[in-house]
Amino acid sequence: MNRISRRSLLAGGVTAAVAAVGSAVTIAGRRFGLVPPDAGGIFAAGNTLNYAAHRLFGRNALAREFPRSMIAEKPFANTIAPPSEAFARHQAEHFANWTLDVRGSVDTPRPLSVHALRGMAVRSQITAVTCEEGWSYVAEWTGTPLSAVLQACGVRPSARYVVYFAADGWMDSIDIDEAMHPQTLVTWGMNGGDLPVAFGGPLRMRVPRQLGYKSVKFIERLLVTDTVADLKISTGVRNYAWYSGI
Ligand SMILES: Nc1nc2c(c(=O)[nH]1)N[C@H]1C(S)=C(S)[C@@H](COP(=O)(O)O)O[C@H]1N2
Ligand SMILES: [Mo]
Repeated sequence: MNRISRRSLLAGGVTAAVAAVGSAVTIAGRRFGLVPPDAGGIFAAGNTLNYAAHRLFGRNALAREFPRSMIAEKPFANTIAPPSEAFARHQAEHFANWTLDVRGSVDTPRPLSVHALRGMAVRSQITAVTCEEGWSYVAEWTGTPLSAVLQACGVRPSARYVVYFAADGWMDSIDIDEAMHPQTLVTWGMNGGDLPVAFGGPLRMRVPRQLGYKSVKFIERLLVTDTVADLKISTGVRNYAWYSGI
């Protein structure tokens, strides 16, 4: 046997071993609810290990919170407003008729007005928005913990994901751990005032434990589901990982 074929045999063996470990990881992970819904193809094992590690060891870990002195003077907004007439009308009405429609695996599906949300539990935190493109800024975010919204709607024990939909066509989803985490906020305030439209007003999902693209602006609908297998996940379409824990 010459050297080249031995090397390629070896390479083949390594590839097979990696694939075997990879599929063992995904099979075990699936069994224990540790596989992200976009796991598949060559990234399956890597995505699963990252997600599983965070879920096993960092389920309750807090995103970093910053001192007030770190709040950016000129935060950068990269999406200004959804270019629709309907949105412009809502804006002219100061979002008095904007609602967040909660549906799916809840006992009481209902639309919640911004006013109603503001009357629920309140949390403020100074955290960073970090874009996958490399920039970030710190701001103070104020809102209603998503956990409080879900509890108010009677979230069912079978619920495993929350999908959120925005007025500009964006959508994304998080697992129930992220949804119930105290820092995940349905945000309506920023730096002491109302949440400006450029930063996602009237309502933005802030998920400070993950990259900026999970913090979807202009949200108008929440779907609580027991599975996301049959849903098209926007991050998959954009080619970003579904789970982007930082
Ligand atoms: N509805 C909506 N939400 C969105 C986006 C968007 O285009 N539309 N862009 C995302 C991306 S990629 C990032 S990094 C952050 C940017 O937040 P910022 O504008 O507050 O800096 O918003 C996220 N939320
Ligand atoms: Mo981004």
